[in-house]
Amino acid sequence: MKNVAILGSTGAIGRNALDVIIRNKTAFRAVALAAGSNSRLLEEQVRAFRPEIVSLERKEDAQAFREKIKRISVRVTYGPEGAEEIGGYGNSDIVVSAITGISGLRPTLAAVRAGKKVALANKESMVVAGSVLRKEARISGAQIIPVDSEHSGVFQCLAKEDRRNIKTVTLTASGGPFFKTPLHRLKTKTLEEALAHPRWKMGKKVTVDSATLMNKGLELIEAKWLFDLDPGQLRILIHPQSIVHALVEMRDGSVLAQLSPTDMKIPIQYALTYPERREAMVPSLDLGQVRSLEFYPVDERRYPLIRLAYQALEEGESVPVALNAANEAAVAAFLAGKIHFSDIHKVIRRAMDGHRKNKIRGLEDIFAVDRQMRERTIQTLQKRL
Ligand code: MN3
Repeated sequence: MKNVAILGSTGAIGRNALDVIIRNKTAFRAVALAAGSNSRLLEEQVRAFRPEIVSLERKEDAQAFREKIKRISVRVTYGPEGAEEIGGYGNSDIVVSAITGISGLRPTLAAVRAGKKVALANKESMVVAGSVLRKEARISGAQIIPVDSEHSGVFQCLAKEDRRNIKTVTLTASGGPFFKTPLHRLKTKTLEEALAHPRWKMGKKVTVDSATLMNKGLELIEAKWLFDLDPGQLRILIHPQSIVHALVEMRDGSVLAQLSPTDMKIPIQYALTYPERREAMVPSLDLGQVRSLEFYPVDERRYPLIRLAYQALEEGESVPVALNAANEAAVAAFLAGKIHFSDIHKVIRRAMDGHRKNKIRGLEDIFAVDRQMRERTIQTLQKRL
């Protein structure tokens, strides 16, 4: 029996992880859950899974929550420290890291420092702090297993391969809801349309990132750190069916691919059971039914942010941190109805134009760049209004 802590238990990945745990009751137990503000769902989860400790984002929510579940023995904490405590919780073996954005960094780092097996879905923490996380994992012996479907695909392709034989790694992207939208019509795309992802059911932030392709840009940087690749080895292909998740080209010309039905339960379950495999919870992939798998190169006019992502991948240091912060702030503004869809890339580009690359020596530097770029991005978008 393995004890599992979930950072972000009420989000899309967290809920899928709990489904995997229910289906594999004899193998896994949920012992610690960190949620945001959805106390109603957390209450259901506490009643169903009886964890030892839970946390909520706000103190008021945590106080009200204690009242609601007072007949159940569970410790209730709150705030960033609460999430960090769940990340490093002593009684867990595996930590599913699925808080969105840079807020996931400290709890993920706590899990890595505690030497846990970390099932990583929070790509932003790898993007901004890949070198810190890798160094800490080496010291503590923590194992980082990707949950992101493309990275799970690469990880599976590489399982028995000598890393020195890798020539290129390609991550696929669905292209999002606007893959076929005429370019001149992108401007008028609404929030609702941006959130209607054709293939994956995900949280709002990552869904908007899929529409702009920034999600894939962040994933390139994530892949660089997870698999120790050179920026020049990384590629993106648009693949609207989202069945092939990753392609690894070896130096002898063979290309390995990982295919699976489009369901996050597959990579989540694999990360939990790795190195073992268990029965799938989803119907088999039927390629006879799918019939065709299409691949397209990335059109930078449609996805202008991808250029910035490649630059951040090449430059490293503070540049990915700045790009991630500008993106988080711009997407939040779009989700709040403050800017149009086609403003997202303009605001980010303007904010990035003012960023001078500097060295990242540790967490403090990361958070300083993050704060500064968020402010700059908000100023940039206010000027536009
Ligand atoms: Mn992905």
